[in-house]
Amino acid sequence: MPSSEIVLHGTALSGHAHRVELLLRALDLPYRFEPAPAAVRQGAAFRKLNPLGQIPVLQDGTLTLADSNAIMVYLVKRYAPESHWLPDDPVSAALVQRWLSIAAGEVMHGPAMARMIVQFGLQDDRGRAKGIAARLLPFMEQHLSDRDFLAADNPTLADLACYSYVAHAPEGGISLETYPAVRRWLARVEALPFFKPIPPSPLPELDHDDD
Ligand SMILES: N[C@@H](CCC(=O)N[C@@H](CS)C(=O)NCC(=O)O)C(=O)O
Repeated sequence: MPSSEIVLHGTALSGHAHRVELLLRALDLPYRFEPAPAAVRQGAAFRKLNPLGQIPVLQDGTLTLADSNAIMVYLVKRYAPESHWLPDDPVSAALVQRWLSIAAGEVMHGPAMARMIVQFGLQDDRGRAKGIAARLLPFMEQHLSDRDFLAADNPTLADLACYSYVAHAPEGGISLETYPAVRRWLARVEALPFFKPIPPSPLPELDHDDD
């Protein structure tokens, strides 16, 4: 158990913060959620926590740590090193890392970016985001066709890192209709006892992929 209060700076709609919250709940670690909307992130106090101005940021005692995947690795190594969330053997650890990279790469620049453009008015190239998602999702579909979770027989950090933005891809106009194995995997994550959803985004889901 932590000796001081764990604080998670984030927003309710951030998939990056959501993955950390899921892990905090999975590990049954008490924490305080500190809202950090854009106005807060631009302030000097927040820039001291993370000069990149991004959420999530975790504070645990004297430690201040940014980056969702780094935070998840810290929490497991610190509080649940023997758990299934981050296996230790070389191949399993590498498989988890591969999906953490995909979460920070294709998931971020595909479905997450499309959602940010549609829902939050980010000025970026939605066509490019859709193109990246169109490469990612068939790969995930094929990968999940004969397994329950991304990197092992049980859930790992890989699943938490990839879940939030893939689940919310339709809010960016990216349909999951033709990806049944991906949808079954999402349902498996949602059935985990600690699961808590992200609230719906401001605009309704787009029905189809047309601009
Ligand atoms: N690599 C970072 C990315 C975090 C990120 O992009 N956070 C978004 C919110 S979901 C953010 O703070 N954006 C504001 C900005 O980049 O200025 C992580 O995994 O935590």
